[in-house]
Amino acid sequence: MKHVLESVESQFEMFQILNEDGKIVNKDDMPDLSDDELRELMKRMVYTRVLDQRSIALNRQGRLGFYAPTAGQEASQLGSHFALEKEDYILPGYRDVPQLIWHGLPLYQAFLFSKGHFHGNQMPEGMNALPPQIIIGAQYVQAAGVGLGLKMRGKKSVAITYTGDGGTSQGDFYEGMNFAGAYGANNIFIVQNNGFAISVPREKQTAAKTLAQKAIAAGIEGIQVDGMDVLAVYAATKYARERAIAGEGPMLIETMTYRYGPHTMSGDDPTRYRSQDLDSEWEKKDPLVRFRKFLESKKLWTEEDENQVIEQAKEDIKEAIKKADQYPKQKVTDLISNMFETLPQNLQEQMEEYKAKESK
Ligand SMILES: Cc1ncc(C[n+]2csc(CCOP(=O)(O)OP(=O)(O)O)c2C)c(N)n1
Ligand SMILES: [Mg+2]
Repeated sequence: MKHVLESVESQFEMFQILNEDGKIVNKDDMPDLSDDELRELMKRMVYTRVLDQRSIALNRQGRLGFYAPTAGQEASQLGSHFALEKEDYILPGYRDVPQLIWHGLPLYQAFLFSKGHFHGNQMPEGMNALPPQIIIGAQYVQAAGVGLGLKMRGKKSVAITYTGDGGTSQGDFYEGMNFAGAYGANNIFIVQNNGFAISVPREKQTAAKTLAQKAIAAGIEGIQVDGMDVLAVYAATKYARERAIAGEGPMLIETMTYRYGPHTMSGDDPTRYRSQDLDSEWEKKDPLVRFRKFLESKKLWTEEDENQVIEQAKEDIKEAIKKADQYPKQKVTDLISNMFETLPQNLQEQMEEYKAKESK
């Protein structure tokens, strides 16, 4: 009996392609990406790291509002996104703004989201994504619905959703995966395990040895991936996407990662719940450093390439924040008119009241 009990956890060995030195340790699973695609992946990670640094600075200057830092999680976020197609739906959490940007959300709208402006949540026509979810885990249930809708319409596309290690303790997490599993919906469920839910360490979150194994109870596939290895995250997500559109059902991917910054810019102090040693242990695994080493060994990346991306990012950010600052302030009537397609009686009355006030 003991052997049977142990066999579940033994299935969840971490999947890796590039080690910390940027060397391929798993040739068989090396994804089939062109040199241009490999360079594009690096470009996106560098760009997003700059965006994170600038967003933190802009927040401190009072020019942005809510902001959840992303540095450290680039491989998990952008490697998974790189495996998607334009028609796929993204159901992000609050930290997943980079995936939205690379899926087509203009930067100035990402900044408006941060400022709490409704226009930050209005995805451009043809961009398939929902606004970042603040309620932990809720996006898993919504994603199951979108994934089932895609399946019923015979679409060869998926709904991907993201939560954190803390999110896996929510009822919605299990409900979403269970529903998607039961109906064989077109879903990819990502858990970015960055070790902490604000200050609560992963060890206190659950007695499960891995978060990936939570897929088993829902009857879906699960895998634990090195979340600092962009090629491993890409390969796992690509595989999950192919399975889903072939009608083989959803998959759960746990990416082992770390956020270098605080939980959000709203005031938590990571030094009170994380040690310096842990920080430096993870900095050694940095996804950009590792991938840069790999690309340099293939003569695909130079310091000049890197500087070009950094300059471009800074320029784009400067323009976008200006546009966000100049964007018309939101009014109470904007809030009301964005809630329902047809306003119920009470909101209609409030609409009239505020229209009159705003026109004064
Ligand atoms: C339902 C719900 N409960 C509590 C919160 C408050 N809250 C915001 S973020 C967070 C921690 C989430 O941690 P994790 O899922 O690991 O994601 P991470 O922030 O690390 O990316 C909590 C408890 C919330 N937003 N929603
Ligand atoms: Mg977390």
